[in-house]
Amino acid sequence: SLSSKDKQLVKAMWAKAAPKAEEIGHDVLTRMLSVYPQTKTYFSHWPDLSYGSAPVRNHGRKVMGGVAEAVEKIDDLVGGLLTMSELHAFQLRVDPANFKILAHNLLVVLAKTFPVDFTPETHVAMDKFLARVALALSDKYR
Ligand code: HNI
Repeated sequence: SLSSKDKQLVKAMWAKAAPKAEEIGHDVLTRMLSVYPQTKTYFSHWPDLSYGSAPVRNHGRKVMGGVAEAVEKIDDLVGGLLTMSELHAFQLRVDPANFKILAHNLLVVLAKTFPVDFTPETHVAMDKFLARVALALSDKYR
């Protein structure tokens, strides 16, 4: 599980990322949709999935808001993300495999945006954290 050091590193990384959340979220979403086009199936109701489109930007902002909430609930992710898990499981029916894809893209963008702060230790902590967020978001699937 997440050590107190991991939690500290996640919070520190997120404090850096939060002011740039909009740009980061947009980059993450654009990469997810273009590098893993199977993820586009969930967004077929959007008129425009291209880079810079309003829906991609808006959704990037929402997902980053979700990650910010997860950072706040880091001590109880399953309880803290219950509503978000229900939304993704019952309403949106997102295949949990996609949470790993999103996590990967977020790591890529954090590494690229913060080449100095994204140390191996921070990389491990963020990877562990996002894996647990994915588990918490999948908790309501069965
Ligand atoms: Ni996700 C809506 C958070 C991964 C597909 N998602 C949201 C919302 C939040 C959110 C917050 C907005 C809820 C609301 O409007 O009340 N999503 C997160 C987080 C992660 C994540 C924190 C992972 C870390 N979502 C994914 C993935 C997919 C996904 C991997 C599919 C590939 N999410 C959706 C869809 C919606 C959504 C689809 C609704 C979009 C819409 O049209 O409004």
